[in-house]
Amino acid sequence: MKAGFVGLPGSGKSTLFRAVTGSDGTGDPFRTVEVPDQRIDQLAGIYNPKKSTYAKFECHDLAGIGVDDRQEGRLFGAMRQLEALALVVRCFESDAYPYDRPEIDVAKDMEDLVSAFQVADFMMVENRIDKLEKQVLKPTKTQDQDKKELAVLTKLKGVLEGGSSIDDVALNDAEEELIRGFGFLTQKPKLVVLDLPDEGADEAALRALVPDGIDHVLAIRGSIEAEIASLDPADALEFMADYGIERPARDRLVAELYGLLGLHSFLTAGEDECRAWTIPQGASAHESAGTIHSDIQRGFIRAEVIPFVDLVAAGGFKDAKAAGHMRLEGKEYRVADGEVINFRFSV
Ligand SMILES: Nc1nc2c(ncn2[C@@H]2O[C@H](COP(=O)(O)OP(=O)(O)OP(=O)(O)O)[C@@H](O)[C@H]2O)c(=O)[nH]1
Ligand SMILES: [Mg+2]
Repeated sequence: MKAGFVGLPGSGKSTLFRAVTGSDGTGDPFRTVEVPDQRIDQLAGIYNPKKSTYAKFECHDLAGIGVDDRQEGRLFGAMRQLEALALVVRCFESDAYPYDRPEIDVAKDMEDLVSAFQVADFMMVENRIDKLEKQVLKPTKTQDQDKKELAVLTKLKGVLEGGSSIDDVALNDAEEELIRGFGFLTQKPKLVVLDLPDEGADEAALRALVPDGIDHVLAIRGSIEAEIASLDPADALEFMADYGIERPARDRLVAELYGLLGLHSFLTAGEDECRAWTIPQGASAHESAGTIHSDIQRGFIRAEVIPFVDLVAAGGFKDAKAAGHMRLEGKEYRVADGEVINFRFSV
């Protein structure tokens, strides 16, 4: 899973990036972190495997929006590659940026961000329409397809001109397919991160200022969390207790992103490896097999499925099976979160 921190200049993106990735801020502007999963640790306790593998999260730290027009194309291009955007909104007073106001204004910042996304999408749509309008006049192989694309984009252009976002438009599957490659910013799954000061913020009041339509909101005390991420584990726990922080920023962000993107995990367990695999909620056993290997999907026979709690209670796959906790499921079976699966296959 790939997501990044985006926002206005000085909103706290790089601080949150350090909090989530443990980076000291000097390396690459993206980092792959492991998705915390206690279930993998428990499985490892049973199997003592050579390797434990967690799901991965590629976290990006992006530049501020609206600083440098010449860089904007590259910045929006980078945002289009991400699966989700974490919009960072400054909730601490700061005069670190002379071109910005020191006061906090969540509603205004959100408005600025949304309108920047709308403008970026509008320009992309308009450029493509200009090209297509010439192209559809020529009898090329792609003429029919081009006409369809032109029709969808014309619809989107109207929507954006009216001050709405692409995700406000009802599109059918064929239309969605035609525009998928654009990675439109007003269509990206988004969550808001309210970057709170170390103390004294009215979290409920700030949350209330986030516009409707964004259901995923996290409030994180960015600089405290960045400091915690730089400590060794024992000190970090003590620090968290002092500040009443139950779950570190990384865990909360990952959980929120999984919810936003409709993802969950199934598990595999054995002496070689205990591992979490990320799949869309609702993915079938057949599709899930494909996340491990295309051969396992192609040669799929049956999925041997044991719920995590039953496997742990029995002390292993074999014992859980002997106790009657294993089910054999077919291709269409919808895998549930945390199920431990062994795929039977033959190629
Ligand atoms: N009080 C307080 N200050 C913070 C917090 N987060 C960031 N800052 C300060 O705000 C300034 C900007 O923080 P950054 O994390 O660099 O912000 P950014 O969004 O990455 O900035 P750009 O990349 O330049 O757009 C720095 O001086 C930080 O120390 C916070 O949670 N509380
Ligand atoms: Mg930064």
